[in-house]
Amino acid sequence: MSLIASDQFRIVVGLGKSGMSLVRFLARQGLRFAVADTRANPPELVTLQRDYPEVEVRCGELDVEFLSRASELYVSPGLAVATPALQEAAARGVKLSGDIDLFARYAKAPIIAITGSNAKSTVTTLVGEMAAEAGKKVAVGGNLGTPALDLLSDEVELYVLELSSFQLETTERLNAAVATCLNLSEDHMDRYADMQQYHLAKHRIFRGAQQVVVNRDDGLSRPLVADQLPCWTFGLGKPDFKGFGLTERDGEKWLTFQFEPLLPTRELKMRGAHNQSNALAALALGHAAGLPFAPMLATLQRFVGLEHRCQWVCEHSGVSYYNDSKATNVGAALAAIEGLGADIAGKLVLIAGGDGKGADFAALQAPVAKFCRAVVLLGRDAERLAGALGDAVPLLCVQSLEEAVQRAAELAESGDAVLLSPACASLDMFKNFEERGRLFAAAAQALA
Ligand code: UMA
Ligand code: ADP
Repeated sequence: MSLIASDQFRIVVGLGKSGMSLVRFLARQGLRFAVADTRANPPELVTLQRDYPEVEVRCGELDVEFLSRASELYVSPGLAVATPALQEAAARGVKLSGDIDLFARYAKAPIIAITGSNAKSTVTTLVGEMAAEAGKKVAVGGNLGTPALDLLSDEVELYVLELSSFQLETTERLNAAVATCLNLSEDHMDRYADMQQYHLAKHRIFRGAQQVVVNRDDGLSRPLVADQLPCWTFGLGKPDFKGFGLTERDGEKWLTFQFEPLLPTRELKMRGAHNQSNALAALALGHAAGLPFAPMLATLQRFVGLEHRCQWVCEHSGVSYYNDSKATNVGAALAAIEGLGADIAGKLVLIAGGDGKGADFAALQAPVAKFCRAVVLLGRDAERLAGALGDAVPLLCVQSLEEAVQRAAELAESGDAVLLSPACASLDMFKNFEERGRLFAAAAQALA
């Protein structure tokens, strides 16, 4: 029996990575569908026309009449479900869904589902590597890398998915074996009316979950679920029953489960307190899913972190350069400034700025005053950031990233670190955060 009645007509809305994975999936199932995208020339149009020439595609402004002919619309994460044409189709009885919802209907193996404002990619990758080390046939993807539907296979024993609030908006019920919202701080305020809407979207991850993992240091990560649902916790304090945390032993900090020390934090290759929290989150998720500790700890001992996330680039005149280009919101930059700032002998020279996505930068003022020697600002929201940071440390506005690195190098003293952690998206000046990170690294390496 097919899970979806096959006489119905569906429309894939959006023809990027997710849209193309939907096309492949629906075609494999032999279902009738068409494609729509608001752009005149969506990124996967050439591929679609080459591989599926029979599929109808409509580009440009969404046509409500056309959309209303479908029984179900699969909306790409880049398009808000609040888009008027989609809402109008929904009002006429068309179901709004997305790739993750469809994935959940078809996945046969357990799912570990991970969302949060920050640390998703790091924790998802870690859990995936832990599962592989434990000998599981694991598939890792979602917002990170491979679209979820492209992971579906009968061979897979465990799915580890990074999910964004955009993907969760269209997910009715995920039924994850283990679900977590790692942390919650302001992001994507250009898409949500307020924090509550963003929070609600994120917490859809818990629908139908069999176990949950909660961050003790962030009350907003706690879901509204029944008391009897197994709940594991992580946090930087001392853990209790069913908790992962830090304890001290012979003057050293240890990653600990309940009352059992597991690994001294000095054996982690990732830097900063925020990454200790990430290690604990990964342990909690893996443990909930039944992974043994030995392979999980072996993974933690070798994992150096992902590119563009507080990544050490080089040292020049006693100053280390760190690329944290992935810090595209205030919460991420805060974690990097506090985490790295407390971890180095000297001070930070911070490089920040870009497209702030409507965020309030006020929370950066105190940690910048505490940990920074100076801040070099660039991009669309440089002035707004300068206004929020006040005058506790010298601020400097520049026009390019190369200039930012040069000025930061002049300001830094031996023992300091120059940290690119922009608190902003990159799209006003760069193709993406990866390009911004690569240019920063190249400019830092060119200083020698
Ligand atoms: N768009 C249109 N018209 C459309 C459809 C999309 O203008 O009809 C625009 C969107 O506004 C957006 C861009 O096209 O600016 C891409 O949107 P998309 O939905 O086609 O994106 P995909 O290529 O399918 O990629 C998406 C995720 N992108 C977004 O959510 C914006 C990718 O996450 C994800 O890796 C991929 O699916 C596979 O699952 C990227 C991302 O930036 C890394 N995610 C955000 C984040 O991490 O902060 C949420
Ligand atoms: P995401 O996929 O959620 O964007 P990443 O793992 O890519 O998360 O990390 C993005 C940025 O978030 C990093 O560059 C770092 O600045 C910040 N970060 C990492 N861990 C944490 C944490 N535990 N809490 C807050 N911010 C964090």
